[in-house]
Amino acid sequence: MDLESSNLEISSERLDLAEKDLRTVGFHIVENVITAEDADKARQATLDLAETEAQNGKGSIYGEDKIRRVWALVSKGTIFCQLIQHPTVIAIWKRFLGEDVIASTFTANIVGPGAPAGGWHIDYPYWAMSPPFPEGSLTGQTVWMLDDFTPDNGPTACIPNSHKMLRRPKPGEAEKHQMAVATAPKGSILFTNGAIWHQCLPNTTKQSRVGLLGMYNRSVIYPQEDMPRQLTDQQLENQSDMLKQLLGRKMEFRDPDNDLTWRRTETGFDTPDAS
Ligand SMILES: O=C(O)CCC(=O)C(=O)O
Ligand SMILES: [Fe+2]
Repeated sequence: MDLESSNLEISSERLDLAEKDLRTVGFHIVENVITAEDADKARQATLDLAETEAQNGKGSIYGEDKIRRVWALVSKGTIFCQLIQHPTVIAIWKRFLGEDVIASTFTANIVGPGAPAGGWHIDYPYWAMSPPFPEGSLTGQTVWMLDDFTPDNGPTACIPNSHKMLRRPKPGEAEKHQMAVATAPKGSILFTNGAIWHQCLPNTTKQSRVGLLGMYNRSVIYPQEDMPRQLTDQQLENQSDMLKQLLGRKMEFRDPDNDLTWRRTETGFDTPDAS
């Protein structure tokens, strides 16, 4: 399944603005990164996958059993392999997180009809860290909108500037601040500073709201999902260098005592240097 795709190039002026927003207010929306037709294709692929997983007892369900998560998308469809390395996404995260950026997790979050709010939180790795968190740019979240995000269908909401608090919200604290609601046409992306306080809002409509969540890290931060294991060695062979980098398959682990360099494989480590 190939993306028709639009807007592959992002201008350097737009990159400057995205970076500035991610550092200041903490988020930035790029509209129509892919066409509505491509968003529809990705949405259908996601819903088919979720349906199969529901039948097989896979995936996770939360939010009064109305929000469904599909994990480890890279192994579950070529369209997801394309989206995780979309040039606009890579350009923004390379700018914010460095040329050696890696992926931490790529999942679907399907907010079903009648779902409650997801609950204010911060994402991994921050929830796994003791505050105060380090300043600067460590991670970034990418919310692919595969439906039009409207005020009523469970859009993502953020507390502007909350990433500067360098800690998680206390219970009831986020509610005291003015939130910003990310509404945009399907095919758009909400980029957020990984330390921002956020949640999905209630879905009071009769349709599911489908979003994909791609978290990207500076390469020194251990990913949330075991990204290197998402594709087999054989599946990875014909993939781009960018995807290999995102999955942590190009990362080098030096073994100076034996004058070797190790890299991750589908199950463990291998060294191209070994004879
Ligand atoms: O799907 C969304 O709008 C956000 C969900 C979220 O924040 C999460 O799953 O960590
Ligand atoms: Fe989140």
